Amino acid sequence: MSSLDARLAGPLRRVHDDIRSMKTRGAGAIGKEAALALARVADDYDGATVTELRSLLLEAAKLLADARPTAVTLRNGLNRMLDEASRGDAVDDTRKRLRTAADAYARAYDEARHDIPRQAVSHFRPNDVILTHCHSTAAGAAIAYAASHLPGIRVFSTETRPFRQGLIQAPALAKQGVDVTLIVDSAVAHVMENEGVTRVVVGADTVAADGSLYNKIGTRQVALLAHEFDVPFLVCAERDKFSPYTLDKKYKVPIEERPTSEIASEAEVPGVKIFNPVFDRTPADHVKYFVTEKASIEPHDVRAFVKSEFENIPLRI
Ligand code: RUB
Repeated sequence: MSSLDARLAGPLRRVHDDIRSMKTRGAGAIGKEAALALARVADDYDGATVTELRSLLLEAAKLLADARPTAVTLRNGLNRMLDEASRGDAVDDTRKRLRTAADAYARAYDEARHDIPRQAVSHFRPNDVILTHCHSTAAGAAIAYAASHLPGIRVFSTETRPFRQGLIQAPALAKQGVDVTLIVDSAVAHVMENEGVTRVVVGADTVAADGSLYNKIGTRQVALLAHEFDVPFLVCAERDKFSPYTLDKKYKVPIEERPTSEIASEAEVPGVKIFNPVFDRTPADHVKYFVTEKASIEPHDVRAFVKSEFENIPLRI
């Protein structure tokens, strides 16, 4: 067997399709699912050679990597697993290494959601009025933790067209006892001016070495307004949101375009073209801090952070 047979390809294709269709979504969750999927390929492999297993894992990683292009977590998770596979000296050893690495990866995802809020809390004040965009589990955890430790915190959560992730973010915050109000995306300027917003907090799909942020479409507009109203803009992002690919200054972070039907059907707008880019780039000078599980990093320190965190992980895909 030199390529993925039906038994291995079927479950992988399902993971790929769940990510592509946004059944599994959010950058952190995507990276975790991809790492676990490679461990399952190794578990299910019934051949005898470690060389063949490694080449199957590479094939599987390539298949998963194109499920969503913008979130670097997907490639970081896969590269970490391929690196682990390169150290195995026999099939059984490789299988065990991948299982251990995938479980550790999944644990790190959960631990980051415990640790980021504790790093972020020093950036909040009593009675803060926070604005958040999209659904980010990292940003949501930080906001909920701050709201449970400091009095009087209120939150505005954008609807986030077209996929409306705000309808996940806002109730998730409410469920944790946070005073949260849902607004349409175009209300951000009005709310900043009239409701006294004091912090913006968002998540990240990719943080580039130059300190710029790639996150849900509209993030840049929110950042521009935060800049205009002099509101600190915080990004909650664990280690694997940072992109080693961007150490190469020529590398361009791909911006995913999704089906136009997420905005409107052709029948609703006859004769009209529709464009649906789903992420955008926010320049480094609009970000105050990236809050990671270990520390808060200013944009000009991101390159050094990426170099130190990824220097031993070859980029195999
Ligand atoms: C989700 C999104 C989130 C980041 C971070 O986009 O932009 O802000 O992925 O999420 P989509 P998390 O819904 O298109 O995946 O903090 O949960 O990793």
